[in-house]
Amino acid sequence: MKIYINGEYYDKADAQISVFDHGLLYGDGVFEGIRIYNGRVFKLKEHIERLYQSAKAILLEIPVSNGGMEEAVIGAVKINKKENGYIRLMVTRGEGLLGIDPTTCRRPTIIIIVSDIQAYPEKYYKNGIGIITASSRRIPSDCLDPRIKSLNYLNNIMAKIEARQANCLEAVMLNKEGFVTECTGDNIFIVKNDELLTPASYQGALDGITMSTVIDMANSLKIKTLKTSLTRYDIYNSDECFLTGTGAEIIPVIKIDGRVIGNGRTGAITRRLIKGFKELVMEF
Ligand code: PXG
Repeated sequence: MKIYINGEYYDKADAQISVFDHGLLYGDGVFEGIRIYNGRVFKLKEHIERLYQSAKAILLEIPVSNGGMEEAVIGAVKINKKENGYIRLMVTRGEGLLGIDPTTCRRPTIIIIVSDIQAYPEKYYKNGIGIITASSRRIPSDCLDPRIKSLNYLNNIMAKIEARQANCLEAVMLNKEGFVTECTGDNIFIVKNDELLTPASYQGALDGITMSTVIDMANSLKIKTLKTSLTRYDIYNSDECFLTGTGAEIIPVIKIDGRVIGNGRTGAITRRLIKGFKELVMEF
């Protein structure tokens, strides 16, 4: 494994950054998780664009152009000879003094790790999963815009711990008004009366790239879609439910907080979207 740090490649054992890097000290930085399918990087432009938008929002100037970053990612995939896998692209504020002041950081740290994907077992895609609602809430969007994919995931981690303690893979996070936002690392969709609904980003959802891909796919299948406000009641009484994310792709949800969704099996629209997504990643 060759890891890219600021334009150089290092073996895993030698890939090190300073303990004074503000990415480590304060979670000050942004990141992307990206998939490689058949040697090609899926939705690379979209991921790079989101990375730069996250960086802009936190006043982090990335010292490489968008095109240069795309080339760096493709270069890292090539050097690692990865046909199918996962890319973790990170830009931290860089090394600075102790103290949160980012003006002490002279140069951002750019890191690209190309690795294998930790996929969920196939049975979950067929049979669906059960999830819970976490008591840990999403950071309010007027405090930190949920579209910023920052290196600080602490309250999502707290919600993930709740999911694991309940023997679940994922947990729904509500915003402070009690509306559904998303899961700890996945967006959430429901199907109600043949319409596809997902929480809007103003409610606290990350603008997921898999989410956008699914919405595009649904539109071309003439399935109506809507970004809106959803409560737990809407999920409990939905016909179908599924999660989307770079890692999970599309994963059906058949139970939440002890309530069975629909008939307790992966729904017909979910199955069509899973099939469509599989075809898409084979041929993009
Ligand atoms: N919500 C949150 C909070 C996320 O972190 C998504 C939704 C789905 O977005 P995309 O663009 O991937 O469809 C994410 C994505 C990881 C990892 O290593 C996390 C994500 C993606 C890939 C890997 O934990 N989060």
